[in-house]
This record gives sequence, C-alpha cells and structure tokens, in this order.
Amino acid sequence: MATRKATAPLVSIVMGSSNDWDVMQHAARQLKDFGVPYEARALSAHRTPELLAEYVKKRIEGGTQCFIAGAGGAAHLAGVVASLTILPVLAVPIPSKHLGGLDSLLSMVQMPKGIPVATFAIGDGGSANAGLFAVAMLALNDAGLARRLQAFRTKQADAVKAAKLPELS
Ligand code: RP5
Repeated sequence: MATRKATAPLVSIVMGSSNDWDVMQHAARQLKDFGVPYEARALSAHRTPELLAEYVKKRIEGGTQCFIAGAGGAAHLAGVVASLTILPVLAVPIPSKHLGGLDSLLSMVQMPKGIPVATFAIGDGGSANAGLFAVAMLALNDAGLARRLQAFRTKQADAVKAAKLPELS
C-alpha cells in the first residue's frame, strides 16, 4: 500500500529530455501556484528505460496520485508510464523540430485500448492544462484546493466580462 510523507509529491512530472522543460514548466507552475507538492524529472522511455521504471515504482510507493508525462517525436513516454501503474497518466505532446508536435500528439492520443493516457494539447497550453487537470483531480478530495480552483475559474470569467474591445475609427 502506498504511503506518503507530508511533503511527498502528489504529482510526478516526467519528461523525455531536459529540453522539454520549457514546455513542462507550465504544468509545474500551475501545481506550484495551487500549492500542490510535485516533483519534475527528465527520464526517457528509450534512453533510460530501467531508471524510468524504478522511478515510477518509487513514486507509487511514495504516494503520488498521478503522473504528467511530456515527450516529443515518437512520444511513447506516457504510454510506458501508464503500462507501469494504474494511476492516471496525463500526456503532454512536446512541439518537435520537424513535425511541430503533431507526431507527439498522435503518438500519445492513439494509445491502444486497455492502457489509457489522457492527452492534452500540444505545447505550453496543454502543459498548463495538464497541471490544472491534476489540480481538479486532487480537488475531488480536498475542499480547500477545490475552493482555490473555483476562485481561479471565477477570476478568468471576470476578466472576460471586463474585457473592452477596441472601437473602430
Ligand atoms: C524525446 O525526444 C524528448 O521528449 C524530446 O522532446 C525529444 C528530443 O530530445 P532531445 O534530443 O532534445 O534530448 O525523447
């Protein structure tokens, strides 16, 4: 059975390369802003497969509640993480050099039936939304977090309501 220390990460962010951090920092930012303990690591499904498996096992034992996995190209990281755990895995397609991240998106979203990953939009927005989605999952069992998430939504709605469009000359 998983146990966790008070400060143990509730969300584990993994990415295939340290070069993915520019995008994955947006997931981390949301978690940090909502006060959700998280950990971020660069670990690759094809460059460090054993280390990835060890890390996932360690984090499960440490009480993490979900994984966010960002990868680019033939982006199998999220699927491999999902193969190692029944915890929810949120996948973030990283924009790639040659195909702009469409390759990453299709690799992640086309998981065969049985081992799901929840795939988000390509790039910064998808990464931030993966962080927000993790917050929403954790808020199911944390009333304080739910209140903060609702306040965040209300602030966004207020900004739309207050928006002034430019007059035509
Ligand atoms: C994937 O290959 C990583 O997720 C990264 O997006 C992509 C390129 O990796 P680097 O060559 O930049 O380390 O494994």
